[in-house]
Amino acid sequence: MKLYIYDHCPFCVRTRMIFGLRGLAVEEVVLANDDEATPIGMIGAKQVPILQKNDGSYMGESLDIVRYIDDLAGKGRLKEEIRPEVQAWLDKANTYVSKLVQPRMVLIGLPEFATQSAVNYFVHKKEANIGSFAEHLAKTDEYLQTLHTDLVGLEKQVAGERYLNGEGLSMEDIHVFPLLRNLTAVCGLALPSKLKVYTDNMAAASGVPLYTDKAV
Ligand SMILES: N[C@@H](CCC(=O)N[C@@H](CS)C(=O)NCC(=O)O)C(=O)O
Repeated sequence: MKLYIYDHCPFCVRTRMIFGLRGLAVEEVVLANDDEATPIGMIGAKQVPILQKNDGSYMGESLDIVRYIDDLAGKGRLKEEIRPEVQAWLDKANTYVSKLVQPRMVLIGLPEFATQSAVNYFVHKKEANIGSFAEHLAKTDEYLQTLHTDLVGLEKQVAGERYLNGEGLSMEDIHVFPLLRNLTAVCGLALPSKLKVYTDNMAAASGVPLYTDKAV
């Protein structure tokens, strides 16, 4: 199987996690961010992740891929339940996390941004949604203050060192870890201790490395 991704894409991280955690092999292919033709040719949309199955057919939508691979692995299904407190945390964090994360993604040497035209494509597209990258970078301290307060709330929901619910893999991990992983690109991020242990453990278990060493 082949998995078409961007390294920075949190939806792609969901799918990379399930392969790593369930121990199934996959060939990861990082597309250039300005390559529209390849994904459109595969699923009719300029969107990743895309899984090419062994029969050659394509599957989009990260959660469909997660469930498909989880079934295929045959190691027991992940729990679908997301606690309301965790969902509420995700809903709030998702209102501002992109302002911290997206401006940094083009600064840390990711393969999907190897060319200037790929960088320009991303900056143009994302600034149309969230506003000036330069202005968001300048407001890092302000955003981090909010984030650090919110992370204290998330830490209260950490029930185990390997899985958020303390029992086993669930959709909570599939939603929360990709967001925490992208936040490790932010220089100045201070994860509360239980969240740091969780994030480090999940990175190791899933084989999806953090950005800590490249943080800007
Ligand atoms: N609902 C989709 C969303 C996937 C998605 O939005 N992917 C983003 C990357 S994070 C994308 O490909 N956007 C097009 C672009 O960046 O040009 C899923 O869960 O797979």
